[in-house]
Amino acid sequence: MKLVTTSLAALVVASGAAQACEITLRSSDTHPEGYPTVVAVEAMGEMLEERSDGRICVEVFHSAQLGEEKDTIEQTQLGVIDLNRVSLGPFNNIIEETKVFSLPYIFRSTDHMHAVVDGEVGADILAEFSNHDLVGLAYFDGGSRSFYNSKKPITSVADIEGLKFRVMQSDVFVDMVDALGGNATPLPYGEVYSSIQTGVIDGAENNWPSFESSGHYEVAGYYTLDQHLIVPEVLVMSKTKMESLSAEDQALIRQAAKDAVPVMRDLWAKREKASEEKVRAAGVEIVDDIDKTPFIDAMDVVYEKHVTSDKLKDLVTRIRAVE
Ligand code: BDP
Repeated sequence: MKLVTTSLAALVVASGAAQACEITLRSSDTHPEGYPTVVAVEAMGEMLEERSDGRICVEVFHSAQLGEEKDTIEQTQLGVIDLNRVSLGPFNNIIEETKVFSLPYIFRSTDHMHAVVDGEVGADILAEFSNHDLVGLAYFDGGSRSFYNSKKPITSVADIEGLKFRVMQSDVFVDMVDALGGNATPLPYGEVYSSIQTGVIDGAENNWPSFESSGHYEVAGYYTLDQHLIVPEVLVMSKTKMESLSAEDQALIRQAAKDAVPVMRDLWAKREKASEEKVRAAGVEIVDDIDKTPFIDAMDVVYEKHVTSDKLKDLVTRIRAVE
């Protein structure tokens, strides 16, 4: 009996090995192992592997192993990278419509953002990716972003005057910091830590999980929850790669990406709390009772400069109308 069990187990292992992945999708992420976006794409890979009987696999290259976002986006457009989990921010200069999701204070809350990305506006913007050699598969959470710096607590817009902040590589964010009286420096994410440490910049802005996992809180001890941005993130695929697959496989990939969204949202909510606890315990000075009204008012110029076409104006109206 024992013999039979052993050989059966051996058979299962052997057949598992024989069913090596026919298609392995290489996926990029700037975040480290264990970060919600990384785990969610891994979960998507597990679903795909199971649903395709082991034919389609996903290999996640975390921690910017394949490069910084701006470069990996280009590589994905070229079909060198198959999947990419990125913030929408670095797409602003490539796909104009994505700008509306990068406007300061455009979303009233995370719930509002979810309602928008899960609805028609979200679908319309995802569809725009196909005009740029990409396929937009799903939206992930990016929390709300706030300013942190190494110099002093920011308690009002006036405190931003003269401070140098790193922003993601998008003109919208440069203008946002300018409008508040600060100086913006667009830099790749991976350069932020050392740039704060060496004083090249005074600070940056991000959500709790990124502020924590990047270690930026170790060099920037002041964090002000002005929550100027709620930028959704996206999982995109190379259009060339997608179109090289059968219709059935394409559908499997689209569905698995969709099914990874609730996994992501759950992981995100938990990580936000855990990161906040870790940062607070480390002694970072947090300003969490800031009056946001002057920040919101200062953003009019950003809207005037970037929301100029009828198409973007209409998108902004539609976003605001979502309950
Ligand atoms: C994080 C996003 C990541 C961006 C990073 C940044 O998850 O995609 O690369 O911010 O600030 O919150 O560049």
